[in-house]
Amino acid sequence: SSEPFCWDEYLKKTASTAAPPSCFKQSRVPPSNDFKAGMKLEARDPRNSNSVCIATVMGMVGTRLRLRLDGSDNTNDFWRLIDSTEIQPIGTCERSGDMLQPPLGFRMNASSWPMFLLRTLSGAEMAPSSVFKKEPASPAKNMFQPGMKLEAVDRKNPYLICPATVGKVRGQEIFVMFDGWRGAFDYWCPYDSRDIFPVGWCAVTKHSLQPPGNFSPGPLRSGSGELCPAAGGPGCVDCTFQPSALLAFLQSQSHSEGEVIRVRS
Ligand code: MLZ
Repeated sequence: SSEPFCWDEYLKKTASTAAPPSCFKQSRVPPSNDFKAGMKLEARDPRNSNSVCIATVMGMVGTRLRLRLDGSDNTNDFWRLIDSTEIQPIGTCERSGDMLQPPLGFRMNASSWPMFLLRTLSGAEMAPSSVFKKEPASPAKNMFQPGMKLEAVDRKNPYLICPATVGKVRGQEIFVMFDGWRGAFDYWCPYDSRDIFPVGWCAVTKHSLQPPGNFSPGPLRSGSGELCPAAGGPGCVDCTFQPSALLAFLQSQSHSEGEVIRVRS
């Protein structure tokens, strides 16, 4: 019922500017994603960063991979950019004299790891080194300014990239504030974090971009934005809608559009 999110209009409406692409540690031309679901690679265990594990590509969106560590359960999937230094072709670890480690929470007996490794790798499709792209250089310094707009990974829902604003700048860090949310998702990160992207990144890389939430410091905006489709649904983390504000919003919608919006019970 509501229009797709459009940065041009939104920047005008909010009288704001996009952070220049030179502020970000992202390639000016986004790299192409040549991975395929099912391919195996080496990845640092996000929960145990000194160990390198075998991971499988479970899915892809834009220039990002959804990864699962082999031998781990399905509740700890994580996302990496195809030009991340945290992923590498199978064999890299061994060549540097290191050993592949079982993931934290390996679902079998530790003694069965060598056999598991053998099995998981035999006949596997390994991601060729050509699909791993070089990490872009960091900008020389923090050039962000408060108020600049950007696209940022929602770290509580890391499959989402959402419109955000630089709230504060402090030394090498910036405070990322998600537009239309009450602050529960906001975070500090280094200016050269790989979780932040210039305006337009999602459109160019064909990654979905969440519309801003419905909270604007004041009453809910009417008509603009969209209710989080998964509000309260599976995978919903820390929804910050206030019930009364939500109800008011739903009422205004059903009046203006004459349709009933279903709220998940
Ligand atoms: N389903 C979740 C998504 C929130 C996304 C916020 N991103 C800044 C919720 O409604 O809480």
